Formats: sequence, C-alpha cells, structure tokens
Amino acid sequence: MSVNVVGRLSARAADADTVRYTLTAEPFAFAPLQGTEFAALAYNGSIPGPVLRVRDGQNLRVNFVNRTHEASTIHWHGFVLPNAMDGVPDVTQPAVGDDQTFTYAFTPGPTGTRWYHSHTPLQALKGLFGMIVVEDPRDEHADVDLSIVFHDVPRMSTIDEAMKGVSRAPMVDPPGSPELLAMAPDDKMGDEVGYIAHCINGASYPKTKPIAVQVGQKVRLRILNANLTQTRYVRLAGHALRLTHADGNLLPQPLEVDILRIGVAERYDAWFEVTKPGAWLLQGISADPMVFEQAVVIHTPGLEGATPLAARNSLSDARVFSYELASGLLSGGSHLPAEQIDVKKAYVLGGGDYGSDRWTMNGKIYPDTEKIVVRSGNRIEVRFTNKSDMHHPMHLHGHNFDVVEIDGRILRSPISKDTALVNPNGGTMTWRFTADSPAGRWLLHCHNDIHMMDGLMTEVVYE
Ligand SMILES: [Cu+2]
Repeated sequence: MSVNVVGRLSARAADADTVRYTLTAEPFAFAPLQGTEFAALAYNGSIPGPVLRVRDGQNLRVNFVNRTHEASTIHWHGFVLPNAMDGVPDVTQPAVGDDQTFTYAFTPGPTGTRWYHSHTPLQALKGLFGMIVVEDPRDEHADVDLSIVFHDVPRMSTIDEAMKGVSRAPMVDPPGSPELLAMAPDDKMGDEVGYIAHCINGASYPKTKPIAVQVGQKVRLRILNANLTQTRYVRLAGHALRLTHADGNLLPQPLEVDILRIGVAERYDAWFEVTKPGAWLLQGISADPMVFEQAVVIHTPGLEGATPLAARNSLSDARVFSYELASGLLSGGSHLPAEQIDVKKAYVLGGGDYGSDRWTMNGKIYPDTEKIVVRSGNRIEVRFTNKSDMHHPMHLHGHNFDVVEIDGRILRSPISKDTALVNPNGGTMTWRFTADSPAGRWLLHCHNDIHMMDGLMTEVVYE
C-alpha cells in the first residue's frame, strides 16, 4: 500500500535553498491485488515513486541511482529546464548504466502539479514514475492537498502485440466516450494494451488507503493519469469537481465538471468542499468492470467503514471535462488571432493500421521524422491533423504551449499545457509557443507509449 497520498516537506527542508532527494530505481515485486504479482520496476521500493515537493524558487538535487540492470534516465515532465537535465537517453544525456548514478540539478518551474518518469522504453509502463509538486504561494489555500496517481499494471504480452498492431485487448473507455465513438463498428484495432490491475496510489480497491477529511474542509486533488496508453474518466461520487489547473498551469477560469477526462500524462487540479458527513468513492469510470477497483474512499471521521457512495458507470447526464469547455469557443470564423509567427509546422499523424508497427508523422517514423528547427525567441505554430482512429496525447518537452485551435474551432482563451489530446478521424489541433527555453534538442512525441515506440516522435531543435 502506498504511503504517498500526501507528500509534505519537513519544515527544515522547506526552509532550505536546495531540496535533496535520492531516487533509486530497482526491480520490485508489485502485488496491488491478491494473486497479482507483477515483475515491476520502482523508485525507492514504491509504485508510484515518492511525491517530491519543492516551493517555487527552490533548487532541486536528485541523486539518481540506477539498479534496474538496464540503462535508465529520469525525465522531468512539464518542466522548463536545462536540456542536459531533461533525461532522454542518447538525446539529452548518455543513458545512466546499471549501478551508475547521475545527479539531476535544476530549479523546478513552472509551478504546479508535474511528474517524473523513466524515458527508457517500457520502464515507465513497469512502474518508474512519480509526482512532483512545485508549490505556488499565490494559490488559494487548501485545507487538504492530496496527490492522486491513477496507474495500471499491464499484461506485458499485450505490449509486444500492440506494438505489432495485432493485440486483441479491448478498448475499455466508457460508453459514450469520444474514444469509443471514434471507432468504426467493424474496426479490428490491434493497438490496445491489456491491464491486469487498476490502481490509485499503489493499490486497488478495496485495498486503497482511505482518505480522511472533515466537514468544512476545502480539498485539493492533484490528479495524474500515469497510464501510458489509456485516457481515464474520473468521478467523485456525490460531488462536482472544480478544476483550476491543467498540467500544473492555471486554467483561464475555474471550471466545474462532474467527470474529469484526463489523457495519458495529463494532470488536473480538482477541488471540492466537504459539506456534510459521508463516505464517497473517487473512481475511474470505464467499460471494464475491473476499473471499479481503481477507486479510493474519501470519508469524514467515523465513516471509514461505511458503504461508500459510488458513481454510475456512465457519462450520460454528466458534465464531462473538455478543453473547449475550459476555454470557450470564439464565435464567428475559424481564423486564428493575427500574430507574427516565425516558424510554422504541420504534421499529419498517421499509421496504426491493423497489423502495422508504424505510427507516423508526415509518413515517417522517428528518427527520420521532420524536425522543427527554431531560433531562441521565435514564435512557433504547430498544427496536427490526426488521420488515425485513435486520440494522440501529444507532448512537448521543455516547454508549455498554448492550445489555440481544435477541429477548426478557435479557443477563446488558449489553454497552457505540456500534453494535449488530438482528436482522431481528421481531428486537428494547433499549438503556439515561444522558443524561450534553454537551447537543445526537445522531444515532441505521442505519450501513448505504444505509439511513441512505434515512431510517433520528432524534435524541436534550437539552432
Ligand atoms: Cu498516439
């Protein structure tokens, strides 16, 4: 069972200019359910790894010890940082060998809910990930501040099959979800990874550690979807969730939803107030009955043993999060705001046919994909057109971008993110960002690990 529900700095560490951690990656026998033993990898003997916390402006020094018996690195997802600290093997640093160490040192920013994970193929799927929070003193006060990591245990044989496009694992998105609606009735798919356990903070329900709250408290949930192939739908029974941050960045305005839709690698800060005594399930909503194990009880004092209120396994009659809801749409026309753009790049995302081991950008797979070459200070526009039938959670390293266009519609208030889902079947998305990060090679890739390993990746390269 995880001890990472709440990660708090000791008073001494919070006063220091530099916060130090050691993360040791090594093999770990993970058993979130009776009868489920999984040959995992873990940081510090825990899946997820420890919640790291720093305050805005503090320096971070992480002594990484690699005992995985393979090469490994740590990627700091969502951070603007020196390229040499970005943790991509053979791109930003030589891979750290077995029994070797490497020190990651940088000043974490921007503030907010971010995460770290191995960037070596399969290692994050096996358990090498954790949350890192950069506290922002300007944030509204929360009485309770909780890290909630949704993660899952893969059936390893399905990973290889999914990479070859011949997996028989089903889609498990809930009825009415955009994922299921994108599929043709006779679609053979072949790209899904199967999972044998669904977890929150290291355990499956009913083994998840109940969370105690009190009437009158304002609770902040920092939610991460660490599943590397599937979108999650998250609901707190009996409550709406007030979303304030996406990928650690402030939303244009807070948005109240019944169900949070959270793509691979995304994070959302979701708030609620405890207005009466009770016990409620925070849970994943899915077509797979097993996902009901991806739940945790939130309860007021004395009610930890009560039967918790559960949510319906359906998206109907519920307000489900979308980027468009968070931003609002600009009425009248589909023209992006006029602005000087120095570098424009368009990618068609394709591949992924049944029996194919290729996911492509403009017909090519990494490392042969077209790179985006920029100069420091350039304004960049990237447009994706997704010709496949799956959503792609596209992620840019070392930058945050503004989502400005979705499916031909212009967002009224751009959303600042580091990972965003591009709709399938001809769906489009446009990003704008400024190339004001430290110079280097920054990966731009799909965060569905199957798609990434099958080639859906390129780089933003500073000249
Ligand atoms: Cu993808």
